[in-house]
Amino acid sequence: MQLFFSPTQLDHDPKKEISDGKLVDAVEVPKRAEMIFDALMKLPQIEHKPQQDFGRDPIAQVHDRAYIDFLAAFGALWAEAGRSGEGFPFVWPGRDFRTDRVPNHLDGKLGHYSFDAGTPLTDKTFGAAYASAQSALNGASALLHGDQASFALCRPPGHHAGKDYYGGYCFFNNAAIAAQYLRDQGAQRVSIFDVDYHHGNGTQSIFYDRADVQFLSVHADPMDEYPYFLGHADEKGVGQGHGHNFNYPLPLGTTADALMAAIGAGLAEINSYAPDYLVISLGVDFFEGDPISQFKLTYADMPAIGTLLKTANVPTLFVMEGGYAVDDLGRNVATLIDGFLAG
Ligand code: SP5
Ligand code: ZN
Repeated sequence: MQLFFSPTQLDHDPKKEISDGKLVDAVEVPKRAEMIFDALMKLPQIEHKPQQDFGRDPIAQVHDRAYIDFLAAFGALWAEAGRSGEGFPFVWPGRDFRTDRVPNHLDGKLGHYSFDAGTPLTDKTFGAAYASAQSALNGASALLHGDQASFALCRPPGHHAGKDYYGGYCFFNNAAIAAQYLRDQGAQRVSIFDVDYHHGNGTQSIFYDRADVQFLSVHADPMDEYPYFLGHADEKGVGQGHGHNFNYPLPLGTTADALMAAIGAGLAEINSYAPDYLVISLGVDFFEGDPISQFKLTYADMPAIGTLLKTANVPTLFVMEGGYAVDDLGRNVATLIDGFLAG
């Protein structure tokens, strides 16, 4: 199994985030990727090779050019405004405000291109997020070249990012970019299964009106957990996309049995859809020790999740999403992948 990761992804190195009404230590930190990389490299089946640069075009198949340009320009705009530290939005268009005009002012732009105040933006974010998206594209390309499975160690993560907004520590939607690339290279149908503690709101939104990409997500119930405003079971897709979106919200405190049952239900839908490729948005923030999450899976539960995902029996790309128990992160991911490879 090929592993894709570029050290440029470490350049996004935020110090603080806003949580509980305070600036607290950021949890989505470069160390996350280092821990996962080191643990995966210890698996004998894993190989890491230098990766290709696919450029901005495949990113622009998912994200608006103006949004990409804004992220690329942010560092210069922030410096020009004489500001230091990390950028946070504080004003958003309310329900009946206008979104058809992009403000000139940086604070207006930050609100226009985001949905939360929990995601620090730095002058290095664009480069790291671009490199993260490239890892996803390399992983997709490996499947197109015949690999049965590949692992894109994406970080910053992607599943909360929509076509023209960031949030939830996510800037470019790596899984969506990979799925779109697979379609553009000739795949007829792609499934994206989001197995992260949080709902993959960005990915859902990007494909909500489409029949060519099926989206499924298991996650904490948005009534009680971030991102709060999307991820309910009655969101089925619209237009051509109706019947191709599946949400499995679960209560806080969920343990392995219930999470595995929900994953099993998702796998049955994937099986009926019969995709050419499966993209798994994988976050291990369902771990009991995760500092921002409230599911109760243990280290010992991880391999069975990997083994269960293998039963999809479709060429599979793993795209890394969340997981913030940094010291346990590498071994949690590696043992899950070990379970997948053994399945
Ligand atoms: C990719 C991903 O997993 N993104 C998650 C984004 C969650 N952001 C909200 C974090 C709020 C943390 N508040 C924790 C309060 C503990 N006292
Ligand atoms: Zn998450």
